[in-house]
Amino acid sequence: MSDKNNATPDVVEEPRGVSRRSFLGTGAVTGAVLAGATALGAGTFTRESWAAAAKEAKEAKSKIHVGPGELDEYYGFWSGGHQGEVRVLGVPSMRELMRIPVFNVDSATGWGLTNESKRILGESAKYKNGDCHHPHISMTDGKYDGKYLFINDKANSRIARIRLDIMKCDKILTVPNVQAIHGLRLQKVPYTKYVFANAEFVIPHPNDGHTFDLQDKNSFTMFNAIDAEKMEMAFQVIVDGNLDNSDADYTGQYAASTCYNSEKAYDLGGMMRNERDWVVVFNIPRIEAAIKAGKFITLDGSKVPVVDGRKTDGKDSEFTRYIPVPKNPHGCNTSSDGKYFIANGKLSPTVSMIAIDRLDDLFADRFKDPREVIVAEPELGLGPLHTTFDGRGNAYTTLFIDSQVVKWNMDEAIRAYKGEKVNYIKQKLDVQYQPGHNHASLTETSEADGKWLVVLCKFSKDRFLPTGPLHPENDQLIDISGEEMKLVHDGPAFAEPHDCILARRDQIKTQKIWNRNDPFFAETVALAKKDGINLETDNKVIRDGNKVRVYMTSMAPAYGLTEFTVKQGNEVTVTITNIDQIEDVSHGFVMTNHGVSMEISPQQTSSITFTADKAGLHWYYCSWFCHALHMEMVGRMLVEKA
Ligand code: K7E
Ligand code: CUA
Ligand code: CA
Repeated sequence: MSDKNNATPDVVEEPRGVSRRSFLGTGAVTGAVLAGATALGAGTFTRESWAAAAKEAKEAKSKIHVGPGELDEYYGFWSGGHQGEVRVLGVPSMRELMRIPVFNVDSATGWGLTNESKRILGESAKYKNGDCHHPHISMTDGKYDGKYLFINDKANSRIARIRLDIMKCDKILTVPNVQAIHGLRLQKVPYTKYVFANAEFVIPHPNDGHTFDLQDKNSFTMFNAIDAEKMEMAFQVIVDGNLDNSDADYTGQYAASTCYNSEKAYDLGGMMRNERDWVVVFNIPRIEAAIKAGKFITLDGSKVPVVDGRKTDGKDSEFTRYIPVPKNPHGCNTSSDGKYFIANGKLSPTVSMIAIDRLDDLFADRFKDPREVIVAEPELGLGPLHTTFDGRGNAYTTLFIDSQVVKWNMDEAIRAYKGEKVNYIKQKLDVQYQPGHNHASLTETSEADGKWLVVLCKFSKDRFLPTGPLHPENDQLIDISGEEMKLVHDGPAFAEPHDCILARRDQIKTQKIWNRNDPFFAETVALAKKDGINLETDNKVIRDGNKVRVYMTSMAPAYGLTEFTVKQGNEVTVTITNIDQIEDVSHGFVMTNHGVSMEISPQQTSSITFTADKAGLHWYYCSWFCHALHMEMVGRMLVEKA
C-alpha cells in the first residue's frame, strides 16, 4: 500500500501534471515563468527517485532520531510568518518546543491581553496581526551571544526583540515614516549594536496625500538602523529604488541590501523592466560620523536622524554605493568566511558574489565600474532566492522555480568567472517544493559547522495528509555533513516560516523560573507597591472609584482569593503572583465569559484588566494543569447589580 510518510508510494503521480523540466524547456526566465511555475506546480518524481529517497531516509533516520528523554543538539527559531509568532524547535528532531507570541494575540499566555504584554506592544497593540520573516540572534565577535532574537513585522512595519533567557518578547518598535519592514539582519562585529532593517515599499514624503507619484523626488524608502539595546531608532538612510533583503559584514563597517524595484514602478511589468537592479552597500562609520557632526535631516515630524544615500546627478553619496546585479535580486547573504555578500538573482539564474575586501576601494572611488567588486556570477538554476554556507567553502542556494537546493563551491565559481574550466556545481537536490529560505547550522556566524541544512519549502502539495484547500508548508531537514546532501525529514508548518535560525544548544541559556526582579513585570510590581501590596503574601481587593484592583497569590492547587465582589460596570484588574517555586508549575487565570486568559509561571506576576459588565456569579479557573486538584483551582467573582 501507498505510504507517503515513508516516501514509497505504489502509484507515482506527477504533481499537477506539469513537470519542472518542461518549464526548463520554455527558455528565458521571465516573470511569466515564475508565476506559471507557482500556479501550476513543479517537480517531477519518478518511481526510482521516490525509492532512492526512501532508502536514504532510512539511513538518515538514526542520525535525526532524538529518543524519548534525549535532547536536541540545536535550538531552531522559526518565523511564524503572517501568523505573527516565533516558534522554537529542536534540531535535528524538528520537534516544536515552544511558541513565542509576538505580533499576534495568544490565548494561552495572554499575550496581547495582559497588561504586561500590552505595555510592550505599546501603540501598536491595536493591531492584531503581524507578518514575521527574519529571526536573528544577537552576536558578539561574529558569534551568537544568545542574548536576544530580533524579528521583523512586514505587515505593520515593526521590529520586535525577544529575550532568549525567558523566551518572551520584551520590546517592540514601530519604525517611523516607512512601510513594510522586510529584510532584517544584525551587526555581527564587534557586537550587535545595530539591528539593520529594510523598509520595502517606496512611499511619498510626507505621505499625506499631496502626491501619489513614486517618481517624485520626495518618494523613496529608507534603510533603518535600530539601537539593539535601547530598541530605539538610531538612523535612517534614504535610498534609490526599494529595499528587499540585507546582511552585515564581519568587519562591522558595511551592510548590504538588495533592491528589486530600481524602476520605482507600481506594477509587476514595471518592476521587471530593468535587466539589472542593484545591491546597495552602506558605509556605517561614514553615516555615524555625519550624524555625530549634526549633518542630518529629520522627516515628517519624527526626530530620527536621516541621511540621504541617493545618487545626485549620477554621483554617489558618501554613504552608499550601488552595485548593479541581475535581475530583481532577493536574498542577500554574507558568507561565513566573511569574504562575500551574495545577492540571489531570482529572475536571473545567477547569484552575484561581491568581494567585501574591495568595498574600501569602491568607497574610495578607485573603480571605473562598481561591478569590479563582483568576483563571480555563477549560474546555478532557476529562481535563486537565498544562499547559506557550510564553513567549508561551499554555498547552498535555493532554486524556487527548479524546486531544488544547489550545492556549489565558492572558490571554484570565482575561478570559473576568470575563465577557467571548472564545474563549481557539486550537487542539485530536489526539495518538496518551491523553497524560499534555507539555513545551515550556525551559517550566519564565523562558526558555521556544516552539519544541518533547513530548507523552508513554500508548497507541500502531496507530502502530507490532505488538510483541505489550505496546505501546510514543508520545512525539510537535510544532512550536509558529508559530501552529498541527504534529505532526512519533512516537517509540516503553518503559515509561513520564511526563515529560521539555528544555534548550538550551549549558546542559549534560559531561566528555569522567573526572577522576582524581572523587568518583564516590573511596572506591575511598582503599581502594586503604590497600593501598599506585598505581592508574595497579600490577597486583597483595592477599591478606587470605578476601578477595582484584585491582588492574589497562586500556589498549586489554589488561588489566594477564592471570592471577590465588584459592582457591575467596574473596571477590574486582577494581578496574580505565582508563589510556587517548583519548575514547570505554571498556573493560568481565566474569567469565564469575559475574554480573560493569562499565564502565571513560577515566581511570575501577571495582570489583566477587563470590565465586569454582567451582574451575577462568574467563576474563574486555572487553565494550566498544575496539580491533581487542578480542576478545583477555582474562584468566584460576584458582580452586584448596578
Ligand atoms: Cu525570501 Cu521575506 Cu526572507 Cu520569504 S523573504 S522567502
Ligand atoms: Cu493551577 Cu491549574
Ligand atoms: Ca527590477
